[in-house]
Amino acid sequence: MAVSRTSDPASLFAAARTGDRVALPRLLSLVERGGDGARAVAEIAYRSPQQAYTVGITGAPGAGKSTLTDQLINRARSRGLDGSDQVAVLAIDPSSPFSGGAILGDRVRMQNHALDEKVFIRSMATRGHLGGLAVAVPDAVRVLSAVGVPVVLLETVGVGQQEVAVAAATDTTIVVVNPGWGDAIQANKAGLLEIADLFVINKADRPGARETRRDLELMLDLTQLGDWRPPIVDTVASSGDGVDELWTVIGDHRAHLVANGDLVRFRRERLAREFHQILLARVEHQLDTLLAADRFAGVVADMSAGALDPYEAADRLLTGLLPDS
Ligand SMILES: Nc1nc2c(ncn2[C@@H]2O[C@H](COP(=O)(O)OP(=O)(O)O)[C@@H](O)[C@H]2O)c(=O)[nH]1
Ligand SMILES: [Mg+2]
Repeated sequence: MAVSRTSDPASLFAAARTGDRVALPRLLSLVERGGDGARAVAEIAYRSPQQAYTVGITGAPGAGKSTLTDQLINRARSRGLDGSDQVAVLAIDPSSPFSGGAILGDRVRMQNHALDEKVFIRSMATRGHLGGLAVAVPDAVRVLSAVGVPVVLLETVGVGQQEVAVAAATDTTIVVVNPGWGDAIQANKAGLLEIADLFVINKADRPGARETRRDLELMLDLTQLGDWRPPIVDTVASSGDGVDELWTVIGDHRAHLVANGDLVRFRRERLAREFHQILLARVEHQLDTLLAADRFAGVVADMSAGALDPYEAADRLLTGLLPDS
């Protein structure tokens, strides 16, 4: 069967591994949609031992993440982390109906790579995936890994909780801020400081970069750090200034993680958290189904009549959920 017709994951993987440009997007669509298709894809993807190195790029809208990502694509092509020259970009967009404009802009900023067959760019939202982005994104990374992509750049749109969580679930997490009074403090408030492995002060062509660096250093001084102090790199993404250094620092962080065993340990911890998310989503789904059932109406009636308290009701419900307990 022609690849363009099949939706069988095994055939799609086989085709994607040989560079088929239709098969890989199709696999990722199956992941986004969730359900049985996503299950079948995961069954293959998670059995692939190879794992891509992931770099998260997060920060406020307009900070220059897409422009920077575009520059990082060039570096990954010319000086790949493993001597490889292939790279994938996932632009994470949890609220796709509303931020179509942002993604469109990102596409324009990265379109000089559109014809490069060693660069794969895709925006991702979750449609029906149980567990949302926290589960769908790691699944997508596994798919890319399984077809042999060595490096995945993950740009998150916006700084909501979900996006921060997704950005943090990468091997190297870059937090992008801009010069200007208070930008570093805003990043701190958004919880970005805790997840940063390195900081980028982008738009360093504008005044205030030194002050922003000082703010970041000060905040780092007040933070309990492990054996890695996040470096701060100035960039001008629009011209490419500082991006070589940034790519070098990304490589340094990776080497650090590899040398002290953190890469393996952190990945195992993330997998455990992902497993937790999957279980949570399943239980929640089961619970919703249960609560929608007719017999629950009686429980609510009893509660509102004062014949039953919600804790007792929960006990009864859970006994029904877990018959053996
Ligand atoms: N002056 C200046 N403008 C930049 C720089 N990097 C990006 N921009 C501009 O900032 C705007 C937002 O960039 P974009 O990459 O879309 O930001 P994102 O929303 O974080 O992805 C665009 O108009 C870019 O051209 C920079 O280093 N200096
Ligand atoms: Mg962007």
